[in-house]
Amino acid sequence: MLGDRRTDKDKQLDDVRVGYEDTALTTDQGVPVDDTDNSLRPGERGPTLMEDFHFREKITHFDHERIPERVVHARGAGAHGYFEPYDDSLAPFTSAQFLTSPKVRTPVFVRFSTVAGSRGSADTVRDVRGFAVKFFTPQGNFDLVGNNMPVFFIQDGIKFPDFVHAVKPEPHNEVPQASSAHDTLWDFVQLQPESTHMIMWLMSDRALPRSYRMMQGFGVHTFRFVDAEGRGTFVKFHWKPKLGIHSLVWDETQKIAGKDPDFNRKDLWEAIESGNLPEWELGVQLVAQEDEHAFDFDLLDATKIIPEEVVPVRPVGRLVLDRNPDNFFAETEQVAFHIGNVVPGIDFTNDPLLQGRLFSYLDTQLIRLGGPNFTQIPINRPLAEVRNHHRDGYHQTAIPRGQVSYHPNSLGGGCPVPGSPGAYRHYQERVDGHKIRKRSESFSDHYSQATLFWNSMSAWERQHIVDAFRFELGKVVNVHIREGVVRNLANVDHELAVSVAAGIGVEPPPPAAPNHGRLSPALSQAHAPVQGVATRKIAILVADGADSAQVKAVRSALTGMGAICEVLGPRGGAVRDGEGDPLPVTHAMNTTASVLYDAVLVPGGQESARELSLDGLAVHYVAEAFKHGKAIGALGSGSRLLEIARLGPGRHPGVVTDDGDDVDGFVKAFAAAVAAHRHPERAIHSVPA
Ligand code: HDE
Repeated sequence: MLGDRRTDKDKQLDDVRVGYEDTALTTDQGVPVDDTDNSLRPGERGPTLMEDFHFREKITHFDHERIPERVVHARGAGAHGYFEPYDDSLAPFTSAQFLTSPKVRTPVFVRFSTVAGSRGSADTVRDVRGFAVKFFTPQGNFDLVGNNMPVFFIQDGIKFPDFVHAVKPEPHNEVPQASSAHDTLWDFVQLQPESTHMIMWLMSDRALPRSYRMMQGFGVHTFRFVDAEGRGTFVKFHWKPKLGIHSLVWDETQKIAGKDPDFNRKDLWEAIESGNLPEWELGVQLVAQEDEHAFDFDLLDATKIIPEEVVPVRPVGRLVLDRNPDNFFAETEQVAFHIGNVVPGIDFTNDPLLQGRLFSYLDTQLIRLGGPNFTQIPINRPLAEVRNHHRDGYHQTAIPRGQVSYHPNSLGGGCPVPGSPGAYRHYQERVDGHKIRKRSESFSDHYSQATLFWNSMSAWERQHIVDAFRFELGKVVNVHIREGVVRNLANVDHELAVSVAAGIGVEPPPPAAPNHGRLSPALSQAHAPVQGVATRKIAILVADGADSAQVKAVRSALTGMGAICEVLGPRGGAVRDGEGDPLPVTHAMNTTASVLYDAVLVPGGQESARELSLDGLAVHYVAEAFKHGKAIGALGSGSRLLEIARLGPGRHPGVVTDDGDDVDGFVKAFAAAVAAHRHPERAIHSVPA
């Protein structure tokens, strides 16, 4: 089916793929089984016998099916694909071949994730999203284990257990699941001002991506490129989604968490299945070694960005996801990312957060995947050859041959030989200093960039941030914690702190340092380019008597533009159109919800409009989509539903109506409204949805 799209990794996995078509049931020893529904017993009503090897094997295997979930990022979704650089423009900076061999496709496996929730938690919670990419390069595996936000909560890896304990469900009652809206997280935040910048991102709509396909990714730390002569250049990695950067709104995310907890993973799966291949552009910010101290922040501080206006992001290649995994557990669950998996040409810096991560990932794989041979699990196996003296351990699946398992040796001809021409060489950096536990003074400004972020937001983005703080802190029981956070926010922007305080019943804090007034427009989602309607989901509401000619016309025009149209009716199967003919529906309205669509459209047909207007669920579809700022369209008598939904007087941005004469013009205007993603300038406060 994949034809010549098959990557070398895909071919490598062929060795372990198992199919079950036209096969007979066997035990794990390959013995054919004649009955798997009844255990072996003396007499029909007797006890189960120990000698029932099939029963014992089946139950034992089942009993051992679970492995520990990831301690963070437990819930995720993965996909296969490839990366290809546009050209060799990075060749002067790095000897990493996969970044510099134009048009050479490197197979990748990508896993997206939430951070705080357990493996079975909902996708659409307020959280950071993981964006981890494993590149199977000819020089070995390179893992870029990033997030959808460019900074982090802490500056030093040693704080990670404290932070994660604070954000995870509280230890005495394991509540709340997958939510930061509770006392321990905010207690940590108020006492740890270095988290302020990241908290601004977490309270923004970046924490609520509409789709994994519509979010940015960041390597977060400053890494180092190393060229063939050993010269270094600082580098920050960025992923930019082809479909633009879009988010859900908070009320919507909470409802989706109940209606469709798999919202983001299904979206990724379905896009790939339908051939709408998700794509991102890789970009890099490069900083010369000698400019290490040219900024008003420390490049080694992971709570800081390099504003794109200061160092532009150079586009270098593209990532395409084109194949869903065959098996969730075997691939998505067992994939083992490690920030320490680097290839020649890419090295670390002394960022203390990065340094902490270098220890953690390998360590966690050992417990999670049960021993040191997890690199042999098919999804983790490099395409590059593996030859070394590591031996034995749980789950050794290779059969290393020969007498020799040590270096140096004469009995094996000295092999495998270290120091080959392409060998990894660490960047030679001079480091000296006293052995101390101390944070560098250059890490001490915790507010300037939080303020930069706040200043860069549009009015509606700011409102969403204030609302998020009010929601989260509104759930905090201890008043001193609410007060502490608000006091801290005064250092970001006094007006922000006052607005938050007003919503949570605490005294406004005194002004702190004045706002510096600087901004970085690239940080605002309001400035992200509009990208058309491709893969946007549109609900078309119909009942008996609907104008099927209109439905067909708008559907075919919007589908032609790449949108996904689904016809929703009061029941499954079909409704009758105005002529009495069947008009098939995709789903019954009550099996889905407006929150699962990007837009709602009501076609004409007197009888249909009347029936829908009397159906509270249909009215709610429109009112709720309106409240969430989505595009709404109505043709002819379909407008009646909009009136019943009480959207308020006058014209509204993103609401497109037509009497039904100019379907082409309507489709054009409606498509533009969908492409805009949301219409946040609408007055929605009084809409009861
Ligand atoms: Fe992670 N992180 N992390 N992290 N992280 C893990 O590794 C850790 C950090 C990130 O889809 C764990 O295999 C420490 C920053 C992603 O499988 C663990 C510190 C960033 C994923 C771990 C950090 C990340 C992880 C849990 C502070 C963005 C999921 C399971 C020093 C740049 C990868 C595992 C996947 C997973 C430790 C901070 C991203 C425990 C100690 C910063 C995307 O090893």
